[in-house]
Amino acid sequence: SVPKQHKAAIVQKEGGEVKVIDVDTPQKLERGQVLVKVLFSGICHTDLHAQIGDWPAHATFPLCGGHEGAGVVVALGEGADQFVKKGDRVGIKWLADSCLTCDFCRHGNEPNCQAAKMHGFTEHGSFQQYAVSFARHVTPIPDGLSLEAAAPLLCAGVTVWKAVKTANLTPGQTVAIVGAGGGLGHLAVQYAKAAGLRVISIDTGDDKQLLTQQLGSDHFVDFATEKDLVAAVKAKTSDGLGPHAAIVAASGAKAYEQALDYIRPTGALVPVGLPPNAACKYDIFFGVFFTKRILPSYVGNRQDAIESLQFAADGKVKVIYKARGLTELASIYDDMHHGKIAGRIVVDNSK
Ligand code: 8ID
Ligand code: ZN
Repeated sequence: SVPKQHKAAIVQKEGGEVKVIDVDTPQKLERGQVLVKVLFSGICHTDLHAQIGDWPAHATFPLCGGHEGAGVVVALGEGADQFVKKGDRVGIKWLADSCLTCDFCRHGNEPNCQAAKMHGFTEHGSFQQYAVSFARHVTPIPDGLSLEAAAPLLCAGVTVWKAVKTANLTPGQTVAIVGAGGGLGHLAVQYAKAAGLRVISIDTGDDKQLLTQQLGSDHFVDFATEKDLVAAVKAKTSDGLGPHAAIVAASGAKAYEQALDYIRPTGALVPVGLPPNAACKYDIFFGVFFTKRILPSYVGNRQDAIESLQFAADGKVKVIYKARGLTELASIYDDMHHGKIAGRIVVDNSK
């Protein structure tokens, strides 16, 4: 049975501290909504951007963050039974809901829907024991995949699988993954390998180098110690002309500075990481002359989510995570801010 109150990690105002408090559990759901008992949640750098308020777009406060939730459906609003039933294991992703009938939704560009709702941004998210979500957008979690290991796939996994598809490479081609040791990056390395690509991982430090090597990455370049990043990245390709694409999954602006320079002619820059106030200069002459493309990628649609989880259920992608308690969220944000987390952190909402 659904309790009257539950624990939730709440930030009262932008830039404020995150605190775990008791909140009322919604007893009545609107049409199409579901109540999910959220057992685990991954922590995405986006949650930190939202809390700090360093983006040009701002979240709604007070806010319960989190958009990598994994749990079980415990109550249904009217009409929700068309999509899910009580007891279903489902994921809560960034895209909470979209209209499904507009031009964008019809083309599978659900994140671009003008009526899009976002968990942990416009709607409360998964850093709580019971969360309201939307039946048609929750992601079924395949059997054989634990809720804990599934959680980070709901944002990091979906997003980088979509980015690999957006890069549109063929097996044997080379992709640079920038921010390869982070939450998104360490999964991007694995989806890229699963797609038959050669991978150059770019990040810093021994931990992240080791992690990316263990995940099958072919090369590592340390952005912090390498004096000539462009030359070093190009040197990792057999003809010395650079990777066919670079997927930038870093949260810092510096990651974008040289990516257009080290990708090869005809190559693609796939922006994914969202540092505030970042820009990359596209020189029209050389951009055209070398026919370089910029192909941004923003989370994914329902199908991308299902596909990204299936890779993990099939054992082709594995989330590398450390388990912590929801009450430790503030210190986890601090570690994330200082770039100390290799892979992902998953919080257990009961702790
Ligand atoms: O849909 C989207 N486009 C989307 C979805 C989810 C997340 C975008 N994001 C954004 C987040 O808001 C954030 O800005 O992607 C970024 C990365 O999120 P994350 O993977 O959750 O962050 P992390 O775990 O902190 O990893 C970031 C990694 O980047 C490295 C760090 O060392 C860390 O491993 N990094 C940095 I910061 N600067 C770098 C640089 N110059 C760099 N790696 C290479 N070169
Ligand atoms: Zn995210």
